[in-house]
Amino acid sequence: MVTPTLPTLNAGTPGVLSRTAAPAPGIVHLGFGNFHRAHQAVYTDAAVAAHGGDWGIIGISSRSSTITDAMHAQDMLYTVVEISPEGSKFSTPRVHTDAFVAGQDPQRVVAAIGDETTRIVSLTVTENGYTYSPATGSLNVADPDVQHDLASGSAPRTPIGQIVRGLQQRARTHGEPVTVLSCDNLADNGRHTQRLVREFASLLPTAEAAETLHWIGANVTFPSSMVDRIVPATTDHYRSLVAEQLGYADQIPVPAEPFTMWILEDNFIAGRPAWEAAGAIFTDDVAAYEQLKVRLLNGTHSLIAYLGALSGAATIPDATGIDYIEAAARHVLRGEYLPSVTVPAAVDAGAYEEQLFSRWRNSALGHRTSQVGSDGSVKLRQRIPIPALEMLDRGAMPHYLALTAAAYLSCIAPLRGFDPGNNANEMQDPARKTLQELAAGSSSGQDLAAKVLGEHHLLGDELATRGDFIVRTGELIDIIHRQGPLAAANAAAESTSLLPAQIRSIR
Ligand code: CS2
Repeated sequence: MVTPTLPTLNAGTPGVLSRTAAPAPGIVHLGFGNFHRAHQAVYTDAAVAAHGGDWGIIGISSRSSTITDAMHAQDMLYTVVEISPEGSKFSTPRVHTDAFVAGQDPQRVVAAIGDETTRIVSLTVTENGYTYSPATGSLNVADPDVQHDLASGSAPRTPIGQIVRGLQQRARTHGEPVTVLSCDNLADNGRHTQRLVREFASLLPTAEAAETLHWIGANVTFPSSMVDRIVPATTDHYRSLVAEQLGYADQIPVPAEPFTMWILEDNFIAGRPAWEAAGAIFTDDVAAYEQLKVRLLNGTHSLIAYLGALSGAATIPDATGIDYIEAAARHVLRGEYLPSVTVPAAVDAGAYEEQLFSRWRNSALGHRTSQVGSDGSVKLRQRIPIPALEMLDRGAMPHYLALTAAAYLSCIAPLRGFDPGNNANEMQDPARKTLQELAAGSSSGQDLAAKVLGEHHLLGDELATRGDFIVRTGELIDIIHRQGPLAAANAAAESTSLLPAQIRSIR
């Protein structure tokens, strides 16, 4: 535990700060969590250090005040702990000018987005924060919070509602343009966000809708961006490490892997920080990078997390270290995700794969299977359907994508009598209750898959019509429940008709 007598990190802490003050605010960030603090904030800190600019960040958490309270107590400072088996490196970005909780002060969110000094509204609200329907990909108008935000303009609860209400305020007051920048793992995240914002605006009363859509069309850009850095949840281990190595108490250090990447479309209507100073890449080819990342990294990550949890592995490095899981991960990555993407010219697919496996093996990070496995109902919708449909259309069964869905359902909505273990039980998921109800009324894996994928459209409308995929997913659920995840992975390998020698060589 952290020794109570240590001084708390603050603006006067000697030796850790490169600049004496944060820049004036220019960015409002929704989703003030660990990922933002180890990614965009680090790039912004370096950009401002190199080229200046009023690009301070106001961080807005959705509900919890853990980070915002600690940020205020620590003069808006925190430590990024870059962690690898070779050792740790520390840095203290100084870019945040204020922080508050949207749920406690919803009007303030609208005011911050509406403020003339705000030129970028960025988001890391997770896939789940976009209030879209996994079945259709459109705004989930059945969501009570979306309905609330459509009915009342003053205190929106959802990020999409907050953005539209803030944009309306801009239109009504100064009219200055602004960029909305999604930094979440959604394919084509700029277009996706733009579409949801426009859908929300179009559901407002007729005249208001027309005015808002017109203003947004002329004054708001929605660049896409691909973000990449593994950032586990913080623990006392990192608090103690900071205390021991740096001699101060930081309640909210952020652990992160050394690898970091940010690829963006350069479409910022009201300017932007010189993020390239910290290695961000501006290109017109963001969609290709996003696809590559969302499928090869995030998609494979999901399979590792679910098979890992079912095999008793608490962390991603532990799961990747299990031979059959590594083999399954390599199969899904190479055989089922890779054919669905156009690899950007600057990327070597083989080297990319090796780099992923070495990142996943970073045992110093302790990234938990329960963290990666959380929110599968919204994450898998981004990862599985397109590659699966492409293979099915070619007449091939994507056994490992079906295995991903089967392992997910076995973790989140096990059939009666099957215990998926603690790591699976710790996974959070907005659909957990609904899926568990479906599982309680199912007599077999086949039955469960038919209900969840076929009737409930969990992986979208199109996959809901693919009976062969649904049957295969159900068979694999039954194998997991009766014989365990290894037997299911073997069944996927056998059906992929690989000889044992090929399976070995793929490891
Ligand atoms: C992970 C990601 O939780 C997940 O779904 O796949 O958070 C992953 O660690 C990051 O996208 C890496 O950039």
